[in-house]
Amino acid sequence: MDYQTLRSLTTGLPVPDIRYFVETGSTNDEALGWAAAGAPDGCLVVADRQASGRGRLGRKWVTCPGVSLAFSLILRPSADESARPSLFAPLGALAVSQALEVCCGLAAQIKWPNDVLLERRKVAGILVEIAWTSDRLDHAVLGIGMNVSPRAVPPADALLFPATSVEEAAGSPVDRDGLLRAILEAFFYWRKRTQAETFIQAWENRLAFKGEQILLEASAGATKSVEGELIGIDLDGSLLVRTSAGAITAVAAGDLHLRPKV
Ligand code: BT5
Repeated sequence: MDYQTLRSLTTGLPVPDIRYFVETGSTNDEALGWAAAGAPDGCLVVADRQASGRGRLGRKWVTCPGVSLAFSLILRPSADESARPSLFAPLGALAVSQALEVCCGLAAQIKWPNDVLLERRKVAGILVEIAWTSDRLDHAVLGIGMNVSPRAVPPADALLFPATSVEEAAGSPVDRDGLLRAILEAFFYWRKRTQAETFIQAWENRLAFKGEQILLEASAGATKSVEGELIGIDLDGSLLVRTSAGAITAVAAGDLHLRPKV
């Protein structure tokens, strides 16, 4: 992977500029800095290795050279997008899932709100970070990390949830550049459609644990935990859960952790 390859694989996509790093701390940090300095919508930061890649809530994300994908997109949201910034993470997850289907024939699922699973193991994670100017959303950075080859998968004791790689699930080598192109294509396709019902449908069709008993844990202690059957997603992207009392509760995106009840 290099700058020239990235330029040609983004041909025809609304990606005005690219920064490529053989190694950096975090592509989200690079993108946030670049956005603050005025980078336009669609700019892309890619790294072969991240020394301090991060997940949500201060968690770590592991990226290994040659075998992972790690990149961040700078978004300058429209008024509609600014009204529902919680849709950026599922937009990223849907793009990754669709690319896995198109490139490798894999049936990926989305673990609400921001993980992509293959065979119930995490293959990719999404991190959205937002910069506000007083009460206006100035820009967002959408970071995607993915395990392409088995060597990218961290040891089990470093993980909160079982993990896998694309090649492990596909059972054959996978073209990392082609996968990146397919993710970006799907991202820009769905970005224009997040207000449409088809977006929620496409997301819900790939929703992991649907019909299963789940526990939605309040990870920051701010919200009450909710237990019940995962029903689906409502139009604003909230997760719908039927509690044991039979009531359907909508849980908005936030500091919540989803895991199957065991
Ligand atoms: C995420 O957070 O899954 C979001 C990951 C986003 C990473 C991208 S890479 C490009 C951009 N630059 C960054 O610095 N970040 C973004 P979360 O849901 O909080 O999950 C984090 C947890 O996933 C960790 O605590 C580990 O348990 C697990 N984990 C870490 N590395 C992993 C890997 N390579 N594969 C699977 N699981 C991993």
